[in-house]
Amino acid sequence: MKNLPPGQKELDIFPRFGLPLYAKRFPTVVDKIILSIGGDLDEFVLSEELNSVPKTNQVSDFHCVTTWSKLNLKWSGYRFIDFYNSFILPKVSGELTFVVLKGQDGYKTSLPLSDLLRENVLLADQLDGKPLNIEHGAPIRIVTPDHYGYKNVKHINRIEFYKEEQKIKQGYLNFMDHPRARVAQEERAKKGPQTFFRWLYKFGIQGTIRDFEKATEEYRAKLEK
Ligand SMILES: Nc1nc2c(c(=O)[nH]1)N[C@H]1C(S)=C(S)[C@@H](COP(=O)(O)O)O[C@H]1N2
Ligand SMILES: [Mo]
Repeated sequence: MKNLPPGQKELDIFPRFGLPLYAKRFPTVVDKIILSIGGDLDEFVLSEELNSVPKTNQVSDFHCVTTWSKLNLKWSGYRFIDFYNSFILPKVSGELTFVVLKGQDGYKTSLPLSDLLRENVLLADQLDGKPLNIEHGAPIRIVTPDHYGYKNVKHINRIEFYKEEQKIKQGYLNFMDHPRARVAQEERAKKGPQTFFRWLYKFGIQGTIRDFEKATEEYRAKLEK
C-alpha cells in the first residue's frame, strides 16, 4: 500500500470538487483551448500553437486540502516547463518569479514560478485517455500533484507571469490559500496550526461532493434541452 501524505485519506471516486461558490459555475468554452498570457510581458493568446509542445502522459495522485486523496490518475497534456520554455522564456527580459492562474469560472490562485517548473506539473487536457469533461477541467487544467487540489486550476484560460509577488484576491478566502500549498509539508492554509484544518475541512467533504454533483446534473440537463 502506498503511503499517503500527512493527514490524507484515500477516496475511491474522483469527485468534482471545490468551494461551494464554484459549484454552479461552468466553463463556456470546452472544445477549444484558448490561453491568454499576460503580466510583466506583452499580452498574447495561445491556442493551436500549444500543439508544437511534445505531449506527455503521467500517473499521479491528487490531494485535496479537505483531506481526500485520489490515487493513480492518468493524465495527459503538456509539461508546464515545456510550455514555459517554448512560449514565455523567449518573450521576457529579466527574471520572472510569480504566476497567477485563472479559470473560466472566475477561479484564481497563484504559485511561485519555480513550483510550476517542476517536472510533474502539467497543463493537462486528458484524463484516462479522454478529453477532460466539465467535471474535471475542460478543456485544459493545471495538474500539480505536489500541491493541494486548490492549486490545480481547472478550465484554465489565463496565466500571468510577474517579476514580483502580487497581491491578488484568491479564489478561496485569502487565509485559506497558502502561497505554496505543498502537500508533503502540509501547507494547508496561510495561517494557524495546519492539523486544525484537517479536522475543520473534513466535515464538509460529503456535502460538497453532493452539492457539486447536483449542480452538474442540473447543468447537464439544461444543456440537453
Ligand atoms: N477553475 C477551478 N479550478 C479549481 C477549483 C474550482 O472551483 N474552479 N477547485 C479546486 C479544488 S479546491 C480542488 S480540490 C480541485 C478539484 O478538482 P476536481 O473537481 O477535478 O476533482 O480543483 C481545484 N481547481
Ligand atoms: Mo480542494
